[in-house]
Amino acid sequence: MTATITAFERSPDRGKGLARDMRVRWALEEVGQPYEVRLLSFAAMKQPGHRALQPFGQIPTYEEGDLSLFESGAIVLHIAERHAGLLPGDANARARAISWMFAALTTLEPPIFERDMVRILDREKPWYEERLSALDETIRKRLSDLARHLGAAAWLDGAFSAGDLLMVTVLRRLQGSDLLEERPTLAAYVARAEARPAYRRAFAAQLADFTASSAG
Ligand code: GTB
Repeated sequence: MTATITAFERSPDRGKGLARDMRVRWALEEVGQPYEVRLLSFAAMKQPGHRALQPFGQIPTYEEGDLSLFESGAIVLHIAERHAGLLPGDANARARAISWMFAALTTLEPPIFERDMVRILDREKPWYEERLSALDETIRKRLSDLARHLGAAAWLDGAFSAGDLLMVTVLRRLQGSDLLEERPTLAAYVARAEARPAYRRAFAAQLADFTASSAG
């Protein structure tokens, strides 16, 4: 059964693929599963119909037969558990890959996401510079630890996994900033992931959706 996901009708990032539907699209492409996309306006996301799928009125969601899911991490884990290609077969390696999924979403993503929010929403606040530099310091520590772990390896733990997929979607938010560019190990890690055919297909699909909705 073909899954349906939801995404922004008109992504505020103007096609950069930074919204969290991108990780779901990429996971589906990695495992070779077709999917359909329902594009939603901000108003539609807050309607009861969508809140029945996503209690917080956000994207992405995932529907497949009588299953509906929200939370991008849970959706990627579901896809990785149902289809080969994103989690190792060995039980211990699989558990480690899942640890990296959590690390991406709970150790790296919060300060990186908050940094973007502060930069967008709080520029006029008296505490702006102080908060930004505190977040930059936290992020630098996390990136330094991540780069040390990665070392010369291609991926976080053996073969490419859902842990790498989520980690790269989080790190992409730092592209163009010194924080990522000053760490060539991590910049190369992101570039390596972005060169994957599945990533490129997912990126092209979200860009096509953005372009079509902007033309309409
Ligand atoms: N924890 C949830 C998950 O992982 O699924 C968080 C979902 C979430 O934050 N969704 C955002 C949303 O629906 C879109 S991804 N926001 C609308 C709302 O809350 O009303 C976050 C996002 C938005 C925009 C950009 N951008 O333009 O660069 C990047 C990321």
